[in-house]
Amino acid sequence: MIQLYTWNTPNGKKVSIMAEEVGIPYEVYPINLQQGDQHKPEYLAINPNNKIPSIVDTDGPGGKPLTLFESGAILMYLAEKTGKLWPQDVRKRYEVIQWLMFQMGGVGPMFGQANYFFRMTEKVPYAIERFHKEALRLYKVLDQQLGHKEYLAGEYSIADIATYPWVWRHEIHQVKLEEFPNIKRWFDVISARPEVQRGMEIPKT
Ligand SMILES: N[C@@H](CCC(=O)N[C@@H](CS)C(=O)NCC(=O)O)C(=O)O
Repeated sequence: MIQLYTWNTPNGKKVSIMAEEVGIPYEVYPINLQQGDQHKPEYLAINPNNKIPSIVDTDGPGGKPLTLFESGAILMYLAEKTGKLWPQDVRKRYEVIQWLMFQMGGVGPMFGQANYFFRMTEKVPYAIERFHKEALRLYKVLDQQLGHKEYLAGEYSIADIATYPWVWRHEIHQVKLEEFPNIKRWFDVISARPEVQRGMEIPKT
């Protein structure tokens, strides 16, 4: 059984989408970020970085529990454990990992900062401009890639699952999807997947 510690944010939704996609049983443990649950000692024992998501696989390698944080590592683990969305071919697998790292190192942090500064009551124009500009640059890279591939790494993969919930927040970081037609096509196709729709509903709070 996978125990999923999550909240209603893009990084959390990646893992519930993944669990739905690979059909692995999971239990949801909401970590209310607004109430500071991520700082409680019992949660810090699972994730010393006091952020969501985290998982505990009660039936980990060797039949022993495995605790994991960082959404990208969790997606890779679940893909490898189930053998789904995890290409056996080395080239294809590294193409997936490359776009997953692009999400983890670029899309997540930059869109996250843009969201933060756009929502701050006290506006910091330099920060808004810096992160909005970088978000737009990343959208351009994604749009170019999706102009010649159906999904980020060719076939539907954990790279798409990682990126989708961040693009879902495009209105907060003030990006018009109509200006990125290839991303819009990709976003609409992924939004229509029943597994994605179920994963996006988690946690039910
Ligand atoms: N690189 C981490 C980032 C996790 C992260 O930033 N989580 C946010 C929610 S999306 C969080 O828990 N924030 C709470 C806090 O910073 O106190 C991952 O991908 O898992």
